[in-house]
Parts: sequence; structure tokens; C-alpha cells
Amino acid sequence: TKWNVAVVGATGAVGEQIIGLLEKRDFPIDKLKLLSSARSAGTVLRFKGQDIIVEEAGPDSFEGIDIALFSAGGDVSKVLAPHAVRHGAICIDNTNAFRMDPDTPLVVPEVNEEKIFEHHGIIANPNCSTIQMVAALKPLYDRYGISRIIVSTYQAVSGAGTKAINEMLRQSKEVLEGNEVKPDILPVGSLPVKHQIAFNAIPQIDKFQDNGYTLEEMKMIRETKKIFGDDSIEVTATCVRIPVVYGHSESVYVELKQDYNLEEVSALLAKAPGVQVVDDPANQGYPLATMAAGKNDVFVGRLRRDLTHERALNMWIVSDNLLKGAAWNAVQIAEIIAAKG
Ligand code: 11C
Repeated sequence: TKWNVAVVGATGAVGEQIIGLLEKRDFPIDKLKLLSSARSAGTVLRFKGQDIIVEEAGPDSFEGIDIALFSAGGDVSKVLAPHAVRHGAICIDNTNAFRMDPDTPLVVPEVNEEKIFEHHGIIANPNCSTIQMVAALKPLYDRYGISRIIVSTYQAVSGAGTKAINEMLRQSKEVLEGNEVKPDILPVGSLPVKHQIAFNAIPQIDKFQDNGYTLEEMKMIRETKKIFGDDSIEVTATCVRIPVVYGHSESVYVELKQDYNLEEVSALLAKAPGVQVVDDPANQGYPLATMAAGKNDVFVGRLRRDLTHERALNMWIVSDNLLKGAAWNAVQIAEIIAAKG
């Protein structure tokens, strides 16, 4: 079977990666429709040697579409995904719009692939920082059980889109040339206060919630419980933006329900699907954003026993936020749907 596929947000940072993966993975496509906002409509993009003109997305863009991949922001998904479903498409949504909706599966194939087929038209792709963490923790969850997670992130600017990448590069140049730095987008485009990202670390990703945590932090907390289907896991998160272009890094403290053996943990991770262990302190081997950039896998290292809690360990988890964190997880779900008809 060949599928008619639509990419909504085709000109964005994630959309670009989705199109690249559909081509690279030779996804069985009959027709590819590229959609965007009115502003980007008319852009010409290449797919398998052909030019495709990006069209403005609207309620009637989805006629004849089998699979629609959304990454144009939550507001666009909220309005247009129901229209895509009405036209019979399965939507794989990269935004926060439907993730916590009880009727919408929230899927990381390495963790809960089976949920894909419980959809009612929409399958949600989790937040990038959540995806890489749960993919790496899955083998430990299965073997020992997890009681508690404390995560601190070091997130790339590409998570905030192409404009944020350009802002970081522009500011770096401004600093190096001794010019005044004028923050414009980060930490949150829609909020009035801006902070310099070049040569800095900003402990705010997305808006603050009433409890003092940011939305990014609350996404990690809520999504982790939903993906594992386990509300008993205690999660605390601190999310920080750093001046890296591609690849989110995470320091993760994980408390297990049973005693563990560190060699066994390493072996379990090494054979886990989509996970690569890079853990060789003697030779300074550990995951780096530069190592993960452009790759689909999640990289894990710095595995060590916690010194304060006998059933806890600490680890360092790195992945390309635009790939496993977004485009690859979505295309992986599409591939599973295509493979199972
Ligand atoms: C960031 N995690 O790095 C965000 C981007 O809910 O899909 C992804 C936002 C989302 O800024």
C-alpha cells in the first residue's frame, strides 16, 4: 500500500526534518502534500528530486489524505487536526494540543507502541525532552520499576524553532564583535521579557505555571506518567535553555524499586532499541550533543550509582531534539501504521 501524506508546518524546523526522513526512509508515499501558514505558502521544497509547492493549510486541505503529520504549533493543530480526522486521515501531532487528552494516545514506540492502535484519529507525539528520557528509562522500568525521577535539562535552541537558532547565532556574533546584544525571541516568543541566549543559560522554557514550574517542566512530569501508564512515578524537572543548536542533554537521577547491578543496567541499555550506550570514563567517553546531532538514536552514558540512595543511579541522556525528539518519533509511528496496514 502507498499512502497519501500531508506535512503541516512543512517549512518549520521539525517539518523540514520530517520531509527529510520520509525521503531517507523511503516511506511508501503515493502523494505528498506540504502545508504551511499563509506566510510560507508558495515556498518550493524538494522531495525525491521533485519540486513541491507548499500550500496554505486550511480545513479542506486533507481530502484524500491518509496520514497527516502536524508540527505547526498547538493552535494550528487544535483547529486543523479535527478537520483532517473528519476527512479520514490519521493525525500524528507533534504539538502539546492533544497530549493529555485521555482519548489521545501519547506514543514513544520503544515504550508503548501498542497504544498507536487505540487512536480516535489523533496520535500525539510527546515533547522532545520527554521522549529521549522515557526511551532510555524503559528497560530500567521493565526490569526494576521506577519510583522517582529528578531531571535537569540542557536544551538546544532549535527546540524553539528556526528563529531561535538564528537569534543564538546572531547574538554570538554580536558578543564576539563587541556589539550590543538585542534579545528578540528567547526565552518565550510571546512574552515581553527577553534574555540573551548566547554565552548564557536560561532556566525558563515555555511559560511559568501557577506552581512555579514552567510548562516544559510540567510536560516532562505529566507526559512521563502517561507514556509509562503509571501515575505512581514521581517526577521533578528543571528545564534550561543553553546555546547549543541541535541536541538536548539531560542529567537524570532515577530511583528504582529494586536493588540493581550497574553492569546489568549498562547491558540492558546497550540492547534497548533506539538506545546507544557511550560510557567510557577512562577514555572520556560520554554522549555529547555534537555526537547525537543528525542521528535518530538516544545516547546514554555517565552511568553511576547514586552516593545518597542505594537504589538510585545517575545518568546522562542526549538525543537530537528535532529527530527522536520530534520528526523521527513521528515518522516511526507513521512507519508502524504503514507496516500494520
Ligand atoms: C523546546 N521542548 O525545546 C520544546 C520544544 O511541546 O512540542 C517542543 C515543544 C512541544 O523548546
